[in-house]
Amino acid sequence: MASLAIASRSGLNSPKAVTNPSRMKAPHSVTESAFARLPSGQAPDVDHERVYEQLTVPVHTYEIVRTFPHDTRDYTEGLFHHKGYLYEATGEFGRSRLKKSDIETGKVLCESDLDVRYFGEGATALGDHVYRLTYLSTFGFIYRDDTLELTGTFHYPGQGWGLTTDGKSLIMSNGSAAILFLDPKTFAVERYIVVTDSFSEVGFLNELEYVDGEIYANVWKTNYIVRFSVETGTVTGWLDLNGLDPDPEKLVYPYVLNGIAHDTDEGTLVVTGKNWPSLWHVKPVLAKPGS
Ligand SMILES: [Ca+2]
Repeated sequence: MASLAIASRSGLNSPKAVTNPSRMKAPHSVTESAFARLPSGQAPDVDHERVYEQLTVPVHTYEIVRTFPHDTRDYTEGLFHHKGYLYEATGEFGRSRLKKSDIETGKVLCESDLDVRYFGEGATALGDHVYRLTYLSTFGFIYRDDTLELTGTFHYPGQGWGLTTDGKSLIMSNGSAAILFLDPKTFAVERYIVVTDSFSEVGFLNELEYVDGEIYANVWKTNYIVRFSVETGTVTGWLDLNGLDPDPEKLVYPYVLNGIAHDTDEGTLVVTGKNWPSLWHVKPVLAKPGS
């Protein structure tokens, strides 16, 4: 069941985590339509066979360009570059923080901790502010991008997982195959897309990164990143990051691959995992072309 899968993610058995799509009313608004897309609760069915057997879209593996240390205390939920700095948002109750670091040295320049009531989730920067989600509270937090001083809060429907921006909307995932577009002023859900490949919808979308008209998303509990059109949700390719895990004996669920930033100067993707000891700048390497 979705509730069990979601609850186990945080180690909670919170009634807020119980969402049964079959009990929902017929959708008649953007928000309700999006929530009708919540996952059915099966484990993610994205695996090697599914990724490589899709004939129309390419699959890329990776070349490591640079390796940086990553703080193993950080349960990574959000990662992005902004104005020449690396920002990371982390989760878990009592350990959730938002930090701004020097890209080259990794030195933390400032950080802001969440109250112990909140399980931090994804984050992104738009304009001069950083927006971050929380898992089940339906509240997000707004910070100055330079000092990470808290300046406000906002409300959104449902669970918060990943967050990114195309420079116009806040774009969020909620663990389903649906991606919601929020007005950054009113936080109303403007529209949604459903991520779909040649087999079916692709659920359990977690951390996000907008890159040149596409969105890259970690598929929760897998080593795959899915690429899709920001306009339609149609899958345009896959990244296979298998082998990146530096400690496959210890770094298993819930310490899964999560976190995608885009280094626009270098043209690389910046990736890491929850509590993983390294962060990598990688370049995609074509492994299977699309037709
Ligand atoms: Ca990101």
